[in-house]
Amino acid sequence: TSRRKFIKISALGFGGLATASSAFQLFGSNSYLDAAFKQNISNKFKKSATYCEVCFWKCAAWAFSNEEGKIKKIIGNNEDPHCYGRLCPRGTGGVGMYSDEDRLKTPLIRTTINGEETFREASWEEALDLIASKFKHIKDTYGAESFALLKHGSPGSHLEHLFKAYGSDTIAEPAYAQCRGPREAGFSLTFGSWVGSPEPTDIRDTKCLVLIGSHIGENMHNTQVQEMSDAIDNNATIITVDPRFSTAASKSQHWLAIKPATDIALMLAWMHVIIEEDLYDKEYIKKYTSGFNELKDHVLNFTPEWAYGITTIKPEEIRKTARAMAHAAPAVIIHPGRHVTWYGDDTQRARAMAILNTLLGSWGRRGGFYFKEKISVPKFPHPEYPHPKWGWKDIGEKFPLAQMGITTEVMKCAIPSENNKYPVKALMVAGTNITKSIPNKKLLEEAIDNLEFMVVMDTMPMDVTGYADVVLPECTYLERYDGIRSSPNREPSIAVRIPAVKPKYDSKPGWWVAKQIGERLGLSSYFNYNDFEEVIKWQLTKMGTSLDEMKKIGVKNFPRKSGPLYLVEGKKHEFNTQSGKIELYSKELRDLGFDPLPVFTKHPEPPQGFYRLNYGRSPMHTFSRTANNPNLNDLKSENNLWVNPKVARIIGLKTGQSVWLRNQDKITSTFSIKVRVTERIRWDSVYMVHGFGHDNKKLTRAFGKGINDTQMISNVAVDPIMGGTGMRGNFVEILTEDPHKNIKI
Ligand code: MGD
Ligand code: SF4
Repeated sequence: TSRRKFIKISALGFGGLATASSAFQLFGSNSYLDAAFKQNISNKFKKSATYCEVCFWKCAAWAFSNEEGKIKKIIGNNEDPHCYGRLCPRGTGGVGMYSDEDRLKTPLIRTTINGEETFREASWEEALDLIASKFKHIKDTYGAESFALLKHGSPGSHLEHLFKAYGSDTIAEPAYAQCRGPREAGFSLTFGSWVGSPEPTDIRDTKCLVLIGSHIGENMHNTQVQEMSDAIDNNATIITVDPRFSTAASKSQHWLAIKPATDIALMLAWMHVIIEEDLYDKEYIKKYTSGFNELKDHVLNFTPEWAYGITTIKPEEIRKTARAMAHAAPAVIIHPGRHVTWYGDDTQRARAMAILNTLLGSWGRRGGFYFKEKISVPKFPHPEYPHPKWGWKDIGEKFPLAQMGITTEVMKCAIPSENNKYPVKALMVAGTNITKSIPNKKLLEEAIDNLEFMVVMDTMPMDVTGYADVVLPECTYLERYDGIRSSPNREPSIAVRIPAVKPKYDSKPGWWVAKQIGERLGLSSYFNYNDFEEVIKWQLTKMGTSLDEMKKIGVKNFPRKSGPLYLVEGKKHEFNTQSGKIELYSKELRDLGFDPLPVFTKHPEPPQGFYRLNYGRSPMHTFSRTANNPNLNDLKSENNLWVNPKVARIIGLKTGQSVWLRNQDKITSTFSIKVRVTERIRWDSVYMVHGFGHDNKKLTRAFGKGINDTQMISNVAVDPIMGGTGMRGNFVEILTEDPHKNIKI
């Protein structure tokens, strides 16, 4: 049995009634209600500047709180280029992160009572002393490098600072190898620059938006959704390539219901048509690119007829859509997507997107991609970090173009083996629910089981907390200071996060936790401030503003300094690639032994009786973090399984019926999911929203609701270029009988 038994954080006498918020708090940013609120009621409340942490678009907002210290409403900041004054339903519902009565309330320490592992409440003093003693022990026994950090979001940056000061660079986050890593690799190989967040897509001025598996609208990245809606009003052509009839597909002139796992074939055929029919931007290609002739030869035989046999998309439709893109060029966007770890050849898939954009001349052009700019935030002074002997880079060394830590590789290092040069012995997890966000639970559990120590800092008793030795309750983003937001955009901007209310319960901010641990480790010189407010005060003054000003305005926009938003006609432009040009043919990939131009590789297909598991987002939720949020759970409390009517007929399924899933590796879902019979999904796939099926009873609203897609993802196709974990190659059977009948779970 496992040494580190998963503990479903037991009832520790958390009192209090649910303070479910009214619909008033949820919808209608910039709506009639918001306007009324702003005009009539807002002056009764304290108004605090913040930026949202419900997803990573980081919209700047105002949090309104009353005299009793209760948050009444959150509204978008009108000056913010991330939100244009409007929040998505999740941002408005962010109040629920604060008011959720299931929150972690006090530090917890694993203990054994009568042979049973459980958690007991502890003081911060005791928990921090214990953690610091483990940090010391790991450093003395194995070296600081053996203490790893998996993180996501704002708490991550505070802990990253602590880990670097301590001497460990063994750091990773799921936002890379489980999310956008492949597109950053593919686009930087081609254009010499990451896509980054927010994406520099000039959607508001586009004439043609091509979404290949990207489901903007369900994937609620605020300004992208707003700009897409404007583009639709302006009669832009929308082309959606998706095996599922997504919301975006319903707004499209062309919906290409592609056979899953064949996108690269479609894109090669599009390149073929664009080159063969002379539709590419010749001047742009001549001026800014290298490798066109190689590309031309490469796609010569990739005809629409060839692609039809692979993708099931008719040749006329491939030609028609290629012409529509060329007609709109250069105001066309082949959207790079965001969560793009799908089939293991994802960097090449991203390369194909980048090449198409290049043929159409859209990178650096109005209505295509603009040149983003951000402002750098001065570093608060501290001594130089020590130089670790090894870190995330060495752990991921077999993936030559990995640009950040790879979570699964870091976790593998916790499993002892003769060849393991980089032993991980302890782990801190902050702001990421790794058991739901990293695939291959077996590997993850084996790794966790071998750790000497694990500490989790979260706001909620999420599944991952059950594996910890110590659990630390962080206060929510509405109750704390965090780093200054400075993201790339059309114009640089910054936003601040000021606590709107005092931390509830015995929760504390991440910056405080990092400093407390640091001081116990003799690293006080790295934390040379009493309060994080001092840090941002100092930084803001250096940036030509002040904390007082930022408290009043929340967001500050700065003029561009890096030059024009788009390429300037007649002017040379140096790209940050090896050749200084946009690289259609990648010598860099060739020299590393990879295909210099994307090729289509056939991926496994579902065996008889199985369906490909496809997953995505709901506009009401972000990953697994919001499932228990009282406001958002109210809007959507579980996920459904989309099933094609043909499949429903064969198996005998009806909408609303509960079913279980079993995957190709005989892993059976813990919980059931309700069927939704719909023509909107192909017959060879099923679909569900990611982030449900929570298995900790302390999440009183989310427990047992729906299926956790990650549980079904045991087959992982790893991208050899950058280490991304492809998760879309899993197949499931649909079980109509409860497989756990007579088994107590
Ligand atoms: P969440 O599941 O939302 O995202 O993966 P994660 O970063 O793990 O978990 C966030 C955790 O942070 C929760 O436990 C939440 O309670 C906690 N949290 C929220 N706010 C705070 C805070 O202020 N402080 C602290 N300390 N904790 C906080 C996301 C990752 O998942 C990403 S980016 C992508 S794109 C992938 N998507 C994806 C998918 O679509 N399907 C499958 N199967 N796996 C996926 N994995 C990836
Ligand atoms: Fe928050 Fe929505 Fe903005 Fe994401 S898009 S940061 S959830 S308001």
